[in-house]
Amino acid sequence: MDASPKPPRFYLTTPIYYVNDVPHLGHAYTTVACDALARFMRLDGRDVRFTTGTDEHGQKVAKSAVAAGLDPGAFTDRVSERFRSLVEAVGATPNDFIRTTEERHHRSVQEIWRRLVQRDEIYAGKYEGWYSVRDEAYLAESELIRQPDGSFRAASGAPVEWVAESSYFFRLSRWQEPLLRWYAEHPDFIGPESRRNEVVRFVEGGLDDLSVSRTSFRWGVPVPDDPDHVIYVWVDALTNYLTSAGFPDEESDTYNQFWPADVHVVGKDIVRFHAVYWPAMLLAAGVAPPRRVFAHGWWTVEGQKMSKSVGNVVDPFELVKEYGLDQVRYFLLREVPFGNDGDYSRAAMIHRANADLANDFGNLVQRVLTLVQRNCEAAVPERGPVTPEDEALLQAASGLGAELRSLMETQQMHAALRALWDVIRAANAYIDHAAPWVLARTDLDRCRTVLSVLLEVLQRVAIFSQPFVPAGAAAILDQLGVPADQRQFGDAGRGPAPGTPLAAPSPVFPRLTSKFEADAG
Ligand code: ME8
Repeated sequence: MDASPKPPRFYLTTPIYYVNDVPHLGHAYTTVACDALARFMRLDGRDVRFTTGTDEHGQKVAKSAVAAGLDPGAFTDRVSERFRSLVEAVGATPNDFIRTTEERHHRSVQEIWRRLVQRDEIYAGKYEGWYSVRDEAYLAESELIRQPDGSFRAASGAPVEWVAESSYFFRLSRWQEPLLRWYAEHPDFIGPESRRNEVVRFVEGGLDDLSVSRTSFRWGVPVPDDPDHVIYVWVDALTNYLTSAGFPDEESDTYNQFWPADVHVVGKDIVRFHAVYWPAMLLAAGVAPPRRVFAHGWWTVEGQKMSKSVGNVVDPFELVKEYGLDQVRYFLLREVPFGNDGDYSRAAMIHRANADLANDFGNLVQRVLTLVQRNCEAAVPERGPVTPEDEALLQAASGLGAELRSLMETQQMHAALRALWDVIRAANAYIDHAAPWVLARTDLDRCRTVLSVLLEVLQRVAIFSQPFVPAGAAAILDQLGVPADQRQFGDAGRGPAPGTPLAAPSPVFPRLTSKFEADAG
């Protein structure tokens, strides 16, 4: 990333999810990842705008409404509500939940359209070609995969249909060179690197003009001055990021502070829309493109693609109920390097919750606080002279802030958690080696110093773990006697104040046992 100081504001987004179906693990994943980033930036003193929402127009949603026997308005209200509940269920803290059926969004989409027309970036024509309703994507014949029965499918596996209808086109072909220049001049625009290479190769291969309106159904934002057309659902959907930032009111504080967005986090399935069509549209409309698009990987379930027909779709509401919110958040962010594909299994989930949360972190807190109860009159002890071993652990913990900051700037949540757990494991090794329960009998001053060192380390770790496991971190900080208004990253250096009374500890991360044991193996 470039070395210039970052502005204090930070705008990040999840994709807006289609309301053709209810939320699943994949949606929860992106939302949790963005929430950890948003919480991190807030605790780091930045002015954060974090948005999510629902993508409600287009043929796919219209068809699902018909299948549900509802008009699209009633249908989208109902399913959108499920996505709003998901936000709560996974403990996410967005500043805005945007629906593309809102009036503010219609205005914004139509304004983008008008600007493209004014700049001669849109012309009328006819689209004849393949379309995948499931992906809401136009596909060239060369991108299709022939099935044994001779029919075609999209690379995603989605069926395709032949479409021939009047359509407006965006002069995307004009933007090949400017896009390639943009990628070259903004090396951080697409992450991770593998996705960036894929996008650059795609654009180098040449770009066709893009059909940007449909006439065969009505469920969308009408084209200004030509209401027989609705605007292509991806032009509509991508514009949500601008709408939420106040567009088209470019004088507004929100717009001025938050646009361009710092990062759009998306799944790898929709990179092309975000890293090719979107910046091209914005450059064409005279609006600044976002700073970065990060594409994460794909979750499978017990080695299989998640699908309704297989019946293995993981319901995030059930997951949180069964294993706990912190446990699910931690698993999703720790199990897989952000950007790689991952596999969900009950065994892996339980293993992470037990090994990392209950054993490594929870037990350490419990041990330290129990020893403080017994040997320090239930208060933060004074610290005597420190040894090189004490120093080494204290330094590992005090280096966390800078290390995590640089990892989170590049969306490496898994590495941030690994760094935190390195310190937790070092603290476990330290307590085993220092054996303060023995010192309690042989050298009480040294025992208290050891516990004081551990309290400081735990305080830092708990402060920095808030974005990932907010409930557990809060409970630990309560038990460590850290006041609620002193939990920003900037407060991490204060250290525990000697004499602060500490209550008897209660376990924070329960071990998932009995009914789970068989699965964990
Ligand atoms: O594409 N693994 O909406 P969508 C990981 N409305 N992430 C997954 C996943 C999986 N198995 N399945 C879904 C759309 N996701 C458009 C977006 S944005 C302007 C419009 C996540 O409901 C991942 O983030 O199909 C993916 O990009 C997104 O859900 C797709 O959600």
